[in-house]
Amino acid sequence: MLILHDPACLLHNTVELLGANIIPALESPARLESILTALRSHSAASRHEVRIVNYGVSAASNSHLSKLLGASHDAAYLDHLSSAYSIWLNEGLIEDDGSVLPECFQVSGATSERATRPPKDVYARAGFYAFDMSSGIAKNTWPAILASANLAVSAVQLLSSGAEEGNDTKTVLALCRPPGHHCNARKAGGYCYVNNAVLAAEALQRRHEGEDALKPKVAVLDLDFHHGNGTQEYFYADPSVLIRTTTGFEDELGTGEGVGFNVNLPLDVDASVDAYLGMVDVAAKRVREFGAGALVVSLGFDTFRLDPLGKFDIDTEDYAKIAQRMRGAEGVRDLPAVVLLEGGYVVERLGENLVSFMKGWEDGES
Ligand code: SP5
Ligand code: ZN
Repeated sequence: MLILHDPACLLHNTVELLGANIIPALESPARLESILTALRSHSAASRHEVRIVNYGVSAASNSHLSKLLGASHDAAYLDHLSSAYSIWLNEGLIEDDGSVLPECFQVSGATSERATRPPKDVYARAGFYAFDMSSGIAKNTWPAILASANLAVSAVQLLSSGAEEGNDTKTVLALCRPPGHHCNARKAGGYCYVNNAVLAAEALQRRHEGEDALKPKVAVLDLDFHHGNGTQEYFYADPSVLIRTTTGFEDELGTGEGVGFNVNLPLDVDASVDAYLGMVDVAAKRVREFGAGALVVSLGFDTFRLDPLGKFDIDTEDYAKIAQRMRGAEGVRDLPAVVLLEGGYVVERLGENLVSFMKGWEDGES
């Protein structure tokens, strides 16, 4: 398994409103540090390579990323993400170490013309481009967003496409931070700013541009505790992308041509690993029947029993079982797979949980 890390993903550091308190965001740089430490200590025992990717080094890959970003996210929203911090700083609204956080949000009754028109007021704009108060924009948020998105797209580029010789990389794990599965084309939230799973799925489908017959169907398996609402929304009408999430409503099946290609398999609160594995079997069967040609995994560890933002009862060793069952399933085993990091907030256990998942995944592959 090839693992991608960009040091710029460590730079994003903001605050959030949780309960009634503004606190350092649980989605913190320490999460990634925990993973890197665990990977270093397991490197001898496992069949993986950690490769450092530096966004900004390759102009060619950056233009590929810009294209994908522009196709999937609103231009004015991206402009806001890149400029809001310096605007607030220059207007004296925050200190150098501060974060742009919304005070008010867009009213849902807005007419369609008003709904897409950014407010002139700088405070109102922060709320127009967010749906909650856990998506602050600090000094290095934008570089980290780009680095994270670039990892998702690079992961696709480094996967074996079956065409070139000497590359049999079947799984690339991108250590994305910030995560992506909650945001949509115009609103940040749930610690997410750019939807990395959307970018990866788009990149997979565009790998064979001009050769429609080769455009793969992509299955997105969202394993985070929380609903991948942003990813679901983006592909809701698309029959070529199957979405599977852990939460959400079972009767949300997709729309138009996409009906039948959105699969929410919610589990009960306190779900055990056995309940989870049952769900994995159903999900794997759906992927096989769908005829997926590639896989995107939105991998969250907030399903962990101690997670402050999750309510499942999954333990460290269970991640190996889950990953092995998923990867080992017929119709899933041989698919080129891009695995993207989403949530997981028990910092001290995040690294070992990820290593457990990786081992199970590798066992499922062989
Ligand atoms: C990527 C990801 O995992 N995002 C998670 C976002 C979860 N945000 C919702 C948190 C709501 C928690 N409310 C509990 C109040 C505690 N006082
Ligand atoms: Zn989550």
